[in-house]
Amino acid sequence: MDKVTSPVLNRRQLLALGSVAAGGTVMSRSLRRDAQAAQAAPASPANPHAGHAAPVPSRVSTTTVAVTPFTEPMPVPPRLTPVSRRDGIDVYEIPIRPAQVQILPGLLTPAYTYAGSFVGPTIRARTGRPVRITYTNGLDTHANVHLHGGHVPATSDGHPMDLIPPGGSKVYDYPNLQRGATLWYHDHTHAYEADHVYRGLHGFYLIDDPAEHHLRLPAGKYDVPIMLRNAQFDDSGALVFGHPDDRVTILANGKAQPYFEVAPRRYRFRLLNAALKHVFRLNLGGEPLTRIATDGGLLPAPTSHTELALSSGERVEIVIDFAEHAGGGPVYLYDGDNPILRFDVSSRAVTDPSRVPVTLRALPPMGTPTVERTVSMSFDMSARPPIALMDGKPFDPLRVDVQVKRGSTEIWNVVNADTDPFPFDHPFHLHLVTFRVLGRDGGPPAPEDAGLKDTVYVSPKGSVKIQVTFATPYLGQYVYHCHYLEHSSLGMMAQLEVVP
Ligand SMILES: [Cu+2]
Repeated sequence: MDKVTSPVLNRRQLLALGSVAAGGTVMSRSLRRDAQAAQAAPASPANPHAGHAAPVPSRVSTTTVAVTPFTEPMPVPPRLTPVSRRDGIDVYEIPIRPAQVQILPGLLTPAYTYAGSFVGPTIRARTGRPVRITYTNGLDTHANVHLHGGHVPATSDGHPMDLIPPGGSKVYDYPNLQRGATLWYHDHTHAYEADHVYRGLHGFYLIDDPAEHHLRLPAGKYDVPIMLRNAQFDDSGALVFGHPDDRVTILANGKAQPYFEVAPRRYRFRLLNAALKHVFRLNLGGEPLTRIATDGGLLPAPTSHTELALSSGERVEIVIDFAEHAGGGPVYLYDGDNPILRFDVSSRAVTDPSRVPVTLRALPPMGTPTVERTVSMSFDMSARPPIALMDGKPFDPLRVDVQVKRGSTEIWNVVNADTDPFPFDHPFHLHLVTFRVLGRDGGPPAPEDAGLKDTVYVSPKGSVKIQVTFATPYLGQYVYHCHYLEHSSLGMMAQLEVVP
């Protein structure tokens, strides 16, 4: 059955969510204030997020602007040009500033942006060639930048307390001593990262690795990053920071349900889940998805899937060959049953020199673990407002929670310690290094756990066993946290220190 039965699908979903009341809660300036507001509406099984994750006074704000799907093309975020390439370093300058951006047809949305673009400009870096970016903060509030998936010195990691004041600037150095991978940059301001990322402080940072060129994967304009996220809008087009379940407008590269014109050939798509809180269930309506890479880069070999889950912060790379669809109907990318992106395949024949080899790239050898730890994520739901916890404690930027020896290999049992009646899920993210998933919920890893990971979904009451080698020249403090950014903003975060 064709899943695309009607352009009103989202509208129907929307109505199913409840009354369409006017007067959505306009995005608040402060999560702390939101948390206070949430006190008025204690969490309940019917509204489990009222107490913390979606800090709204009550569940009245289910409105979002109705959008006719597939009326606008999906843009590809512009690639930023370095201001200098001297001394073997690519030097960039990026202003952080408010802007009015066009997300919805005919409406302007006030946003926080990198360089004026709701999906920030794409940085194309290369393995072994350093990048230096000066960010200048043109907002009236503190900001900073974390390179998610980046193997970088602590002073350039965007620690939540390492902030750029309004009017200030900061230089971030990215050595790019890592494999080719799809990274992204986003705000990580202590307690405000959810607010800032929701408003638009997110962009791609792609590392191209010459060691992978011989594979002849689709490249150039056939290598397309796609940032997926959800959002809620009021009638004026303003973003609404309400309940996560009300963010029913799905954006692909900053447009609501767009279309994308493709040639009948192979494309490499780098899919990122930049939603504060959502798990995408990506599928092509039953056709197989060919996956080639996860968070930390290429897999040893491509894998085929009917559907792939992608939780907040994760990336997955797929190759779609549109040659079979030349002159035929469109191809849809779905989130579950919801079509979120339409590919319109041109009938004009093209030559395609790309391929998907049966062997991609071996993963680095795993070290021998010498330390085993348990880390847990949970909420204290008895508190008002509820308190977000990592290892039973809310984040304290002045406290080092664990010390790890540089070069050592550790096993971490990442436990979701939430219990009934509030068994939430949490994606776990570790800064600085990638890890491998050894097991999940007492069994083998899920297909989504393959390859080098830096973010991994932990299901309600579930656990994930990971092995991580702190193979790095860098020392210092890095955080690990839940990547539902409302949870990390409320304190579901802890800090490790790499020591000699
Ligand atoms: Cu969480």
